[in-house]
Amino acid sequence: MTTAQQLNTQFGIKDQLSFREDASGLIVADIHNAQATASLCLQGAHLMTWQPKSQAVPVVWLSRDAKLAQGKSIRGGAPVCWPWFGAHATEASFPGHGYARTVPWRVIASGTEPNGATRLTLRLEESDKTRAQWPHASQLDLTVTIGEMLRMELTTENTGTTDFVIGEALHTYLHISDIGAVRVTGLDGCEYWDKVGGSVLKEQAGAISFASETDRVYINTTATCVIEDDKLKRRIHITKSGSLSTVVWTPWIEKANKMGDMGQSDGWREMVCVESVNAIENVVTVAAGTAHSLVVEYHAELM
Ligand code: TA6
Repeated sequence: MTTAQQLNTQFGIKDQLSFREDASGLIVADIHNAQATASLCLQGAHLMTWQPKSQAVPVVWLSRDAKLAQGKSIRGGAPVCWPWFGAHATEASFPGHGYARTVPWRVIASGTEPNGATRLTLRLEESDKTRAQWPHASQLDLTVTIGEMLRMELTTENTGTTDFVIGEALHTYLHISDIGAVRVTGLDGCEYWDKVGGSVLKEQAGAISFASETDRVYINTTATCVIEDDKLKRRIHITKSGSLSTVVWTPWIEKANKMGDMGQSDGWREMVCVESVNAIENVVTVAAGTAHSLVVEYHAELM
C-alpha cells in the first residue's frame, strides 16, 4: 500500500493538501485552502468533513462516534454506495449499499482549480474480493473539489464488452441545528417509496419536515433540494446531475440508538441525509465501452 509519505511526495500540495496515516492505519487526506477545510479517508474515497470558511458550523456531518477501521464504513460524511444501493438483489451476505465504501481506493490525481479550490481524484482498487461480488470489467473514479462549494463526481466506466446495471449513491450526511428545525424543499409533487414499515409508493406534498423516522426514495427526479435550517439561519443547496433518485433519511431515536455510532444520546438530531442516488426504477444501464457520471454540488448560504 502506498504510504502517506509517498502520497505527499506525489500528490501533496504545499499548504493545501497533505496525507497522514490515522491511528487505524488508514490514510486520510487533509485539505485546507482559502475557502474551506475538508478531510477524506482513502478507504472508500470517503469524504468525512467539509466546512467552508464562511460557515461557523460544518456543512457535512461526521458522527462523534465515527470510527475508522479496515473494511468498516464510517458513520457520516459522504459514503459512496456502489455498485448497488440498499440490500443486494439476490445475495443477502453481500454488504448493504455495495462494497465501494469499505475497500481501498488509490489517489490518481490532485490539483488546484483556477478559483483556488482543491481537486482530488481517487480510483477504486479492484481485487478478488470485489470481483467475486461484481464480475464486470469496470473502473470507478471519484473526483472531489473542495472550496466554498463542494463538488463530487462519481464516474463508472464500463471497460468490458457487455452492458451492466448499477445502483449508486452519494449518501451524504448534512450537518443541521436540529432535525425538528429544518425542512427539505424541492421534492413537492415527486413520487417516493416510503421505506418505513415496508415500501409504499406515495406522492410528496410540499416541503419535508421531520417528526419521526423518515426513509424515502424519491424517484424520477432531477430536482435541486434545499435544506432550510431556521435555527442556524442557513440553507444548504444540493444540485445534482446524472441522478434520478433522491433519498431523504433520518433514523430517529430508536434506530439511531441501535446503530451505536450515531453519537451519544442525540447525535442523530444534528444530521439529515439528502442523498443523490440511482436506485429502484432509476438504476443505470452502463453500455459496454461507455461511462456514466453522477455529479453533486453542495453550497451553504446564510439566510
Ligand atoms: O439511505 C438510507 C438508508 O438506506 C437507510 O435505510 C439506512 O440503512 C441508511 O441508509 C444507513 O445505512 P448504513 O448501511 O450506512 O448503516
